[in-house]
Amino acid sequence: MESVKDTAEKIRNLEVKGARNAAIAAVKALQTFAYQTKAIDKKSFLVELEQAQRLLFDARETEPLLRNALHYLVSQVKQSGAQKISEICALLIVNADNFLTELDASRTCAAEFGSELIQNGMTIFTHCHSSTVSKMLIHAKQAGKNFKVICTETRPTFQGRVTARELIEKGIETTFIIDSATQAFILKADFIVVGADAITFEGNVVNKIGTCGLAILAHAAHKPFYIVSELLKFDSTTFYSGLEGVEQRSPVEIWIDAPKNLDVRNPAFDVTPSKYIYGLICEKGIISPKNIFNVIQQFYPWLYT
Ligand code: RUB
Repeated sequence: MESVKDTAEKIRNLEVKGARNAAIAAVKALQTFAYQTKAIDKKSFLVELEQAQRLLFDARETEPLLRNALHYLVSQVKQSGAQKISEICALLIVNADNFLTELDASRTCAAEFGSELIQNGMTIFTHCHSSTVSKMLIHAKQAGKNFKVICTETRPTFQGRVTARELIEKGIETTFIIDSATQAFILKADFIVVGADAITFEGNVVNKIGTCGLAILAHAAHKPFYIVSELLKFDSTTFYSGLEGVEQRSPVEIWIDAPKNLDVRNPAFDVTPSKYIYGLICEKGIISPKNIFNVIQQFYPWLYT
């Protein structure tokens, strides 16, 4: 369980950043758990597995890709007829490998669809660090397209610096701005693209704080605003009820020696209503976010089992 606790802590303290990286780290932690377990029968293994799942779920509350991945792996173990610990662990390890391979393929497909939108001479605006957005931009560059990127620094923990570094290293001309300069630069963009942490039943998108304001500015400036994301960021709990709370992080990330009694708030994410989203670029193509539930039912019915 130590490796699971260690991974959960890395996800919580943002050593592991981004929805996808958090999900990958959690899947790998379950694999390590399967290699190291001392459980003597299926019943005790399942008890420990559920504890591990809970620890990883609780690391960050707004990460459905992580939850969906673990839900899939744990239910596969529960449903299997395997009884021997060695067989159960082997099943978990193989399923985890397969899941990661498919996740990688989904991101590649989404990146390829997204890169088709990019034409020579365009300027693309992005916010925060999304490994999926980076993959899309780098794919377009590798296809020989010449374009520019504007990227926000993304307070409070500056994930935009990760994006800027990645893009510069790949030879993509990038302009880096503070978050509050967004309005001044959005008119220079041909379109805006950001990642997602969660997609709700109504097609609203949860992403790094500042995303909703960016979408509203894009709408006012008549610029298309896209999300690029794997469909498995769909939050199936929003089918039954609205989105539960958004992660509130420590005020210390914003101001380490803030005056005593000052009310410092640090929400990690905000929710962009689907009406501001021009298209959701995913592994199946570019869809309307409002159509997300139909697409999920078609391709990922196990989310409802
Ligand atoms: C990262 C963030 C990213 C999404 C998508 O926030 O909001 O846009 O997680 O990333 P944080 P990806 O740094 O707080 O995790 O496309 O890599 O899943």
